[in-house]
Amino acid sequence: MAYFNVGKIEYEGPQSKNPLAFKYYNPDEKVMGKTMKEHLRFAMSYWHTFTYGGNDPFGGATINREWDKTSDPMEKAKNRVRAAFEFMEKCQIPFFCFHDQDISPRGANLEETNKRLDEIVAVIKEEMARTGIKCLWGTTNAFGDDKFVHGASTSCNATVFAYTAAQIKKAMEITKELGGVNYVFWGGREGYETLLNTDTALELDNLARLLHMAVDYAKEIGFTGQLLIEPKPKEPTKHQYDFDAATVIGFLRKYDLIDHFKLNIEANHATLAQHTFQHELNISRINGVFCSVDANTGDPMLGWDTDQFPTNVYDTTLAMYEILLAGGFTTGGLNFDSKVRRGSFEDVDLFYAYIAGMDAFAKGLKVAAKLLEDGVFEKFKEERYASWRTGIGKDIIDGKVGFKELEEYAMKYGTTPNSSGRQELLESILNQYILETK
Ligand code: XLS
Ligand code: CA
Ligand code: CA
Repeated sequence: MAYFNVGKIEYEGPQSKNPLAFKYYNPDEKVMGKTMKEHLRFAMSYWHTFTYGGNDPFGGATINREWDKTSDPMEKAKNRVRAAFEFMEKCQIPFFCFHDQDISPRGANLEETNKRLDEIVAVIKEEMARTGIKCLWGTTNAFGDDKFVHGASTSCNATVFAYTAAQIKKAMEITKELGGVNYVFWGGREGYETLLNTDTALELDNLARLLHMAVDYAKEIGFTGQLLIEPKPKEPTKHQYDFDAATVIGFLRKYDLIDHFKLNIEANHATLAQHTFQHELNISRINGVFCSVDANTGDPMLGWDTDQFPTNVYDTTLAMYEILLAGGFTTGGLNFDSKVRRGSFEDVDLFYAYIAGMDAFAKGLKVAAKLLEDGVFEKFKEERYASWRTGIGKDIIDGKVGFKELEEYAMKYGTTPNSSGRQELLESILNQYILETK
């Protein structure tokens, strides 16, 4: 049975007025030697796309999906699998991402929960075999249930740590079974509200203990996917331990985990940390830990995690610019961790949303590639930092001088005049590339 009264979404080009067609995402078109499909590695988020009902703190569900219209939770979960794969197929989305709890309902105890997971995983595997769609990453929902009220691995309650570990163990096993190429740790409630009741030192040590156990277990079961951490500064807790890329990198280094983890950067989380998406990608790239992206967007006027579909071509261009500089995706991809607005409650809105996001990134990719091919910013930067390639700059880099020699140099020569940073010129060139790149 088909759930969606929509056919396959095809590329029709920028002139098309068909709302159910791609205008920029042309999967087989080559950009810098790779097809768009290979570059962008789009993924669907199972939770926001297939379990979100439109609830907000002031009102209940507005979205009533056909596949949810049964009271049997396992039947519902199976319907969702079929609907999800039909949707991905029709939108030409090659990957999906999931939490354990999105795909299958919790049982009365862990044993039943795990049994249910196995039953649903079998259906997912069938659909994967039928469609060729793959798993980009799996993760664990260790934040929704009451037991995680004080955190999961950072809980004051050691039995909650144990339960979290058990849940992650199973989620890693099923991610492996589904051929997932990454496994994500987003620290849902790994943070705190007040220092009046919190031992941050113990909590952070425990988070690291859990991650070391995950590394060991991945080895033990032969899960070779990349382990990822997804930074977020706040929400649900006031102080999240994985605040931003720089904080996570410091944590990974302190606890000797840096060789085992890379980052999944979410655009909206960057905004919440008062960074740009581009900044978070850049910090990950220069530290060698860039891997994957959750490509939603926030709203600069709202201070919470709105998880909107990305449509701002300026942002997608600058994001793709950093991703190309990082050498592109390897195991990672572009997961739309995005949900339609509460008012966009019809099924067809899901198609419009994904088309908008995929087109925005396809266009961003093309502009970023052109900017790189023409060396627009890279040539400018090379020139701007020229003083580091000769004379005293080179001596500093080569470690040939210290304070005494530099004092001598400064006394003798002072400084040379600075040049303009040309920000406005560069921004106008960027606009020109965005507007003119075909
Ligand atoms: C929440 C996060 C979450 C992770 C996966 O804000 O974005 O959805 O991506 O647990
Ligand atoms: Ca996310
Ligand atoms: Ca989010």
